[in-house]
Amino acid sequence: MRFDVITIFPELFESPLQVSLVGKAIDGGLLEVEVHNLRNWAPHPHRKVDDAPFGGGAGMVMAPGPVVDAVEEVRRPGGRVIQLSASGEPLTQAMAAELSQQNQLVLVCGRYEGMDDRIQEILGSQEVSIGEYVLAGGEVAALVLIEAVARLVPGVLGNEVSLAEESFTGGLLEYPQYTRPADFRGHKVPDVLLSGNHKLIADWRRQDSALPARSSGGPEPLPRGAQWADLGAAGPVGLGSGTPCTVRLSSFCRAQLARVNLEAPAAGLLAPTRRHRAVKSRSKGEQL
Ligand code: JFB
Repeated sequence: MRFDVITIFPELFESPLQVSLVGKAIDGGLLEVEVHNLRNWAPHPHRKVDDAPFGGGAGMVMAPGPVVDAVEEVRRPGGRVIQLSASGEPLTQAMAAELSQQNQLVLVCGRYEGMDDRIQEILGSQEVSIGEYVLAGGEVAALVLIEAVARLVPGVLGNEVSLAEESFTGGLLEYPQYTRPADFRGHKVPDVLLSGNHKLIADWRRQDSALPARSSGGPEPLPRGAQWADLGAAGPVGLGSGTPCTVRLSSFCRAQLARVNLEAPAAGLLAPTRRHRAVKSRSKGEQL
């Protein structure tokens, strides 16, 4: 698989593409990444790639000429063009898996206030965002996308078992992990993991991830990897519908709460969360 990156900051890509999994995949010929300096396509002598926005407003906009010329030069037949953008489609594991099937991805990294809208129109590019926070440009987002996609390219991970396990869990490790020493500063590894009993270990690793059966016509299923954790209510609460209550949640849980309130059995208040988040969240209570 090949990535072509278009950026005004090619230096930003140097070490992230040299080390670890991505670096090794490039060395091993499984991955090709070419980083292109957008200014090579900018008009001389100033090599300017930005301009003031029509209609006024703060900041500068990436001009269409250099970007379109650059992409048209590096794009191969069938190559997909992706613009990293704060307002793009969210990057998910499913999208990463789909992108890992492509022969070429051309990643266009903006800076300033973003890109002239006609770039997307002309190139037919897909706009992708790596998350709901504001970056100063697309470069770091492109690196995130490269890493998420690269490890799904056959042979890159070197451990196809991990990938099979991941497709099962939606990419999230469901259970806590430990390595030596078995006792670190008095914090002990759960005995079951030292028992050598593989059946018991598998059961222990599954215990929190079991999701309750869905009632028909109910809300969307929880995301794979989400877990049901008791948030510390002392026994079943038995809330009637519409009863206000206070629960302790992490921000991750909060996003799921509307669904939980519909789906949780009246016998108790449950929220889907990764185990350690539920524990950490106990320090804060929130009125809902
Ligand atoms: C990506 C970018 C900017 C307009 C422009 C180019 N998740 C993400 N947050 N921010 C970006 C992103 C992704 N992917 C992102 C490209 C550019 C931000 N900017 C700065 C910020 C806000 N609005 C310019």
